[in-house]
Amino acid sequence: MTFGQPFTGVDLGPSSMIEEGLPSQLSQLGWRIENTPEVDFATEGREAPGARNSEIVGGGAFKIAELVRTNAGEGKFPLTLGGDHSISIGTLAGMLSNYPDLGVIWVDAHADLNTPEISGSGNMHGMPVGLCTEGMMKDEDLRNIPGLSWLAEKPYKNRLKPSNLVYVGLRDVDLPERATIKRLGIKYYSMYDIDRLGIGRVMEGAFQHLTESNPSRPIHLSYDIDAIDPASAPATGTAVRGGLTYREAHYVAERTANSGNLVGADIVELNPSLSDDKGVAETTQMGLAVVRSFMGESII
Ligand code: 6HN
Ligand code: MN
Ligand code: MN
Repeated sequence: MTFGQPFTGVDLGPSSMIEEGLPSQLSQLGWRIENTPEVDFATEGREAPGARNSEIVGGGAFKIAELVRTNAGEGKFPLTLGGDHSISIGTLAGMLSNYPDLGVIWVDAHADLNTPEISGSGNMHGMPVGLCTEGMMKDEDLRNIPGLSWLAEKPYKNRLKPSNLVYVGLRDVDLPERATIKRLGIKYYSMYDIDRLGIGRVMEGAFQHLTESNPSRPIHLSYDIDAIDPASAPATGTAVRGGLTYREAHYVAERTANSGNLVGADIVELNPSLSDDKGVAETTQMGLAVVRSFMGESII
C-alpha cells in the first residue's frame, strides 16, 4: 500500500524484509509461519475531501481487516508488513473485532490521529488512529467517505478506547492532533519524555497504564519505522530527526515481547526507494531486528 502518502516505493517494504530473511528468522525463533499472499489493492477510485485516495486506501484496509480478523480469530498472531501506515486502519479494525478491550502501543514519530476533517495533508497514513479511536468519527461521516463505510458496520464497529492507547516516540504532532490528545486524555511518551525518564521507565509506564486494570489485556503493537532516528533508519517517507536510538528501538520491542500480552503487530513505512543502498540495507536490517525483538528474540 502506497496510497496513504505521496511517495512510491513503500509497497516494496514487505518484499525487502522477506527477501532479507524474515520468514526463516521467525522460524528460528520457534514460530510456525502461514504466509498470506500479498494483498491486492485497487489503483484507482474515488476520494472524499480531506482524504486522498480514500476508496483505494479504505478498500485495501477492509481486505486487511478481514485477514487480520479471521486469523486472529483462529488464535494466530497477525504480523502485518507495510506499506504505509494507512494499512493499520485494517489491522486495528480487525484486531478490535476480536478484542474489544484491545490495548495499543503506537511507536511513531507521528500520532496518526488525524481525520479527514482536521488533517492538513489529506494523507491517510496520518489517520489510522484517528479513524479507529472512540470519540473521533461519527458513523454517518464514515458512511459518506468512499472506502470507509465498512468501519461503521459490524463486525468493525468496535473502537479503540483512548485509555487503551499509548504513544511512544512522538516528535512531530500536528496542532489538531495535540488538541485531540489532550481532549481524549491519551497517554503518550514523546521524545522529551524518553530523554527525561529513559526508555526503561517509559516502557514500565506504558505497560502499567495498559495492564493495571486488566493484567492479561491483549496488546497490539504498531511500529512505524520512522519512530527510529534517521541515522539508523533513513529509508522512510516522513523521517524526523531526534528519534529512537538503535538500542531504544530494540528495547521498546523487547519489553513488549516480554510482557506476554502481545497478540498482533505491524511494521510499516520502510521505503526502499528513498535512500541509497547503504541506507536501505540499514533500514531493512533495523526493521528485521525490531520484528525479531517483538516476536521474542532475546540477547541471552
Ligand atoms: N505516518 N501528521 C502528518 C500528516 O500528514 O497527517 C504526518 C503523518 C505521518 C504518518 O508517518 O505514518
Ligand atoms: Mn505512522
Ligand atoms: Mn510516522
